[in-house]
Amino acid sequence: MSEYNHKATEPKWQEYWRENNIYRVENDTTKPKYYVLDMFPYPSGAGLHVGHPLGYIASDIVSRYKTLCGFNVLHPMGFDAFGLPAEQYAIETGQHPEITTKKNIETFKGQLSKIGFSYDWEREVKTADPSFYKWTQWIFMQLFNAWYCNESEKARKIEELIAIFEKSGNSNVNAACDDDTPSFTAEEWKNFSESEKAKTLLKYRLTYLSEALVNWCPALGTVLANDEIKDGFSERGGHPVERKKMKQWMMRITAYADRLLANLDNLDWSDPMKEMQRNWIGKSFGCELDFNVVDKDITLTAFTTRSDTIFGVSYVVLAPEHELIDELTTEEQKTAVEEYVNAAKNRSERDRMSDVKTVSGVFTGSYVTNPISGEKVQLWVSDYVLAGYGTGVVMGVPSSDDRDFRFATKFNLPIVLVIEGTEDMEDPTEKKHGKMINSGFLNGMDSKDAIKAANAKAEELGVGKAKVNYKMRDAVFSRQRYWGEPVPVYFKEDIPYLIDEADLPLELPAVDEYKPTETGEPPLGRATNWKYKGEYPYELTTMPGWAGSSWYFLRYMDAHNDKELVNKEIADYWNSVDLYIGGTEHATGHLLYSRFWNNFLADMEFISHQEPFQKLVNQGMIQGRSNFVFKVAGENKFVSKGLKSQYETSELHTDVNIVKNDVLDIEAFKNWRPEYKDAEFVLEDGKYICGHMVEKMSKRWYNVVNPDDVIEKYGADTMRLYEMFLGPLEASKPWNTDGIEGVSKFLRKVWNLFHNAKGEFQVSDGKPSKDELKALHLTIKKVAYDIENLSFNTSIPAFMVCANELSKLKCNKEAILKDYLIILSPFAPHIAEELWAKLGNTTSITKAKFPQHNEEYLKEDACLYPISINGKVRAKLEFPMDMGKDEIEKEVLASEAIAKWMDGKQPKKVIVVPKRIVNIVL
Ligand code: ANZ
Repeated sequence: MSEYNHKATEPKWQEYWRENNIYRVENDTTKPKYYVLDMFPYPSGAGLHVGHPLGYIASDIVSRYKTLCGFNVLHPMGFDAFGLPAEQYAIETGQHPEITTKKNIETFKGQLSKIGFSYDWEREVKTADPSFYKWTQWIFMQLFNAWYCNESEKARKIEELIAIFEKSGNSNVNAACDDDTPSFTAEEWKNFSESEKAKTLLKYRLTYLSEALVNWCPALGTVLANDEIKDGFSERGGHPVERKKMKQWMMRITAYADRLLANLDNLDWSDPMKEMQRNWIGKSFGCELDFNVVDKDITLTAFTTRSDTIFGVSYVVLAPEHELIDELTTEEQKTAVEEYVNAAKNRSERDRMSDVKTVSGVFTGSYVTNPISGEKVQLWVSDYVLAGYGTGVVMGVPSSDDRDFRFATKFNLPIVLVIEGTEDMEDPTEKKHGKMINSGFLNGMDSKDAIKAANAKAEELGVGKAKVNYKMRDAVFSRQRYWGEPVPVYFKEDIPYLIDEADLPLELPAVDEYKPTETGEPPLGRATNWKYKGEYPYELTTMPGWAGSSWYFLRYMDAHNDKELVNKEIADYWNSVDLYIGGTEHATGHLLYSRFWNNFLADMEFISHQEPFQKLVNQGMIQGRSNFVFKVAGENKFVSKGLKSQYETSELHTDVNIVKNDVLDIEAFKNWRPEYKDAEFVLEDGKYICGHMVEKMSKRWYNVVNPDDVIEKYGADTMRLYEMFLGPLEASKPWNTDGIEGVSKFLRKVWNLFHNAKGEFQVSDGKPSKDELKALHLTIKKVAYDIENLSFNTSIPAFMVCANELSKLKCNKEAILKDYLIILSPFAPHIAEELWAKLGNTTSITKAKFPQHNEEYLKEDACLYPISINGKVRAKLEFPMDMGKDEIEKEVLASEAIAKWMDGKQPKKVIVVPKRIVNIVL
């Protein structure tokens, strides 16, 4: 056999790895550990395209490398198996989402296994398996049974809180709790009814039931999280989303806001990622100020970060959802306000926040009093004020805030300058720290000091207090859907209770249809007699997609434990993920929720490490490279790119799989669509040249490349190398197969190093030469450095240069080729394994040791010195690298080549510049 045959070789080794369980990982705590994780995929019906494996290939290279370096490497894979598409399909077809999901997982696994990943499939997790979601439900129960103590800055058991209430009520409790939590004494607590106690505790529990304003998507029949909405539409399906008040399970993630912020400092994540999390958490220091309503016994509290601008307040605004709007609206303004409020309801929060240009609003007819200046100003309603942030009341300062300025201008409200030089409202932030004017006791101060002074004054007058606010809200945890984890809760007289731990998992019941019930209850409302102990109705919502993904990384550590979510010692051993690779789209959703749950589990001492992902790397997107044909208007005729200006044409996407180097395969195109069967083609130089463009890889644009096809044609090793060769891991880049042949050729060259001209396997046991050792060790050094720095694209040329060098040197020495194979094996494991076996090894190359480079071999051992006499180079002499100046001088002067230029004279000066030149002055 002469040619390398990937079709025979790759499946053979995949089979060998599987049969011999080569990638099995033991929890061997005597070895140093390394945990490499990919964000597990949602198994969509479309299968993988070449963009998906990019991160998986990178992580696979790192795990194989770390294994070769002697680490015990955890490199698992699993499936985020609950999700909307399978459920939508179930609604349309009646097929149980479990069946669809299973099928899709099979497809994914089939595709993944062809790429030759080193996953330990024995640790596979699927979030939709009852054996997995039993523990998701269990975590929910722990959260229900916990509260967050601000004093000790950690979660504690709810029993401890009850004990405190019994002893001293809640006046000394500093906890994360609902804003409307009343205070009570021990005596009052003891006299509470069971229902009152339960309701009070819900105000503290880390997961709680609450009436909340949510993003309701009528088309999907469910509530969506903020990160599932884009510009007022659902991310999946693009359906409109509206705000609605509903009873929901919530997660008190805000309790962890400070820790989620502080811990970021110690994580090895990119700055933009950290910044996105910081902005999402959005901690801001400000002040709450009380505005009394004129002639009414109502006080409105506004949250401001700029109390220094209090003298510039020319109106106050309420969010359209504010509870007191009716009471605050005068008879004359009633219709106008009602109309405005109704219209505002249908705008999503995101739209309202991002829309800074158009301002709208309506006067309530009421007035409020400025708590510091005593001035009376109008009270308005506007949707630029969000109900859920701060207090839902804003003091309008047109001279200092752009939006307020636009508002005041539009509605003819006064504008009072309070900071020097703010006349130019184009960029008011520029003037943030100017000097205060027209501001009573604040005059002359700079803005920073004025904020402090105004806060102090407000506190002194009892009209305000300093306040820290967060943008982040508690997370809605309920979904009105079928295909998710049931919430392990039942109701007795409207009070929620947890089911017994022994009754976990609470499995999804069968339903006749996957739609909401006629009365608008979630699909679980269709299950017949779905009651706890046959008596108490269960919670009917299910958990959101992010529940399972918030802790799956812990389950891989101890995937078959049926006693605990993870054994603590094992969790301590594997600890944080050392390298987590995934997309930037999870910057705020998944990555915050998992950090929250992991921190919580650490508080409860189920694990010891607070943060789940020590290092995070975001792989770039592989974009599609679309191809176009140019159709002549009104005819079934297509004209090649270069000639299209001679016709009136329209551009149509064509399938990239029937185009090579932008040349269309005309026969394949005719067969692609029945309507093109008889199409005519206008060619240039006998070819049809297509147009091209880089855009998202999507079925719509026919630019999706399936890894199966690439593997069929070139093999998995080529695909792996090629994906890495495309560019830096974190950069986005188009998939362009033009260069793939080069990579494939390189692997054939590697093959040929081990084979003679007749194609027979032939290696020698000769002693490596200096040049051979140098070529090899340069590559070892470079590749190890590159992998450690996740710079995979730069390793590929290094491998190529080395193979060329060895081939030039006609090196077929086993001593060299063996190490070359080992360092190549993380990238191209199949061919490496094949040649390794041919070398006579009986154990897998994955059990080998990554060679250490030896600096000695990299040293140049001699240096060629130009010898210049009176400025003219007269000879070149070679001396050992480590030879001293004096010795070089002696040798030069003694050499015959030089003697003839010296005319028997004694030199005036000899200057030896080490490793460069020798200058002789006569
Ligand atoms: C007066 C003022 C003057 C303000 C000024 C800003 C600049 P961050 O940093 O985001 O916390 N605000 C308060 N609650 C709001 C709500 N529910 N919806 C919309 N805007 C709200 O910003 C806090 C500032 O945003 C607050 O300070 C308030 O406007 C506004 F020159 O008060 B400020």
